[in-house]
Amino acid sequence: MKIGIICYPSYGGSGVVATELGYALGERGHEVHFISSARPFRLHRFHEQLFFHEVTDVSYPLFKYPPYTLLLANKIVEVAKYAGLDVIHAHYAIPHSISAYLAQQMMTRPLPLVTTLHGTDVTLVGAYEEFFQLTRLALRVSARITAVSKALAWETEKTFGTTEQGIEVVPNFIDPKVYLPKAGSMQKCRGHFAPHGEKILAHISNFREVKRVVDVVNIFALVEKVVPSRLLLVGDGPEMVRVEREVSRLGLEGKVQFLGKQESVQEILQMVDVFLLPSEQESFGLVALEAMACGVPVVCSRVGGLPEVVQHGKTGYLAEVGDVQGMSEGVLKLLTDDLRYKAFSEQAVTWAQETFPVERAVQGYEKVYESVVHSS
Ligand code: GMT
Repeated sequence: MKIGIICYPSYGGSGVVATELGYALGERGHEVHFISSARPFRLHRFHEQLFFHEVTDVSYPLFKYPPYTLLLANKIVEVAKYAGLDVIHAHYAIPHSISAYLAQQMMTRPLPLVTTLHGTDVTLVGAYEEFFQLTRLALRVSARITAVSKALAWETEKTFGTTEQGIEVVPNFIDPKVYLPKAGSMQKCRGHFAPHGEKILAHISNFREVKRVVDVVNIFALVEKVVPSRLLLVGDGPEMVRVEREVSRLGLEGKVQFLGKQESVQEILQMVDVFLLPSEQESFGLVALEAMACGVPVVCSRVGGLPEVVQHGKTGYLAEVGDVQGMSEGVLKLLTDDLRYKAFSEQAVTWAQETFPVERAVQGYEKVYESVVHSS
């Protein structure tokens, strides 16, 4: 099949999922055309079945903002005609599914649309009523809708009502050849960050408010009072200033390292002891899955799709949003009991590999594409 994938290119889970799905589809012989405002950040390996089409910007004095949704729609038509796309797969409803819908109107043949909901595209409307009708339209015009967790499918139906086509859950996935434990190989690096054998905690995100990175610092502050530890903060975003201020306020400057945006997160995860994700909202929490696949237990909030990803008392611990004390206790249970830690770490790898393999997800999406192509 010839599949057009529309996604955000920047640091974030939906772009990662779209890109990894593209590589997996390419491996299975499909031709995949990425359409985005810039090259997706994980699209760095050459693959003969993968193509990238950049949505070009226009600058015209009359436009206060470049009309990206329209430019994207135009690019979809251009690529669909030139490459002969069979299906368009929009990751994130706003504005991608709307652009795809516009593209359909410009086409002289059917171009079925599959929309994958990633989370904030649905929960966004809680904050911005302006997007309600548009998101509802995106759902209505999609031949098939998928969501990355049961919680997100449920949340979508609660917000927008049930849709005629229903919402299929295709959970996010990892490639176990990339995300795997590598005991020993990262020792030199580990020694750099934890020179006296301290434990290493980590958090990776786009530092938006929803990630509650200040909680990460506060959890770490409680943990390091009991167990000598270091904290690695990976990523960047709007909350960075508040986070830096909290680190200084608590006098933790020497114990917290800011690594900025990083691509090869598996190499970082491979030297970490516990991963923290205390988010306010998380439809899935891809990075938690990546951590577990690398043998790192996760301590996170009991919210959205996280309880489907992290097994409380088996592969990590969950606590209520904002329960810094509870999350620090979870971390300490792991760091003060070697036998428990080993069991959690092994269970995390098995759970991640057996429950979320890339093959299962790619087969799920293939079935969805086939069904829309055959009925269009
Ligand atoms: O919220 C983010 O961190 C970015 C966002 C995105 O679009 O990349 O992440 C969402 O999609 C990811 C991939 O499906 C999920 O793993 C994240 O849980 C989800 N974020 C939220 O729901 C807050």
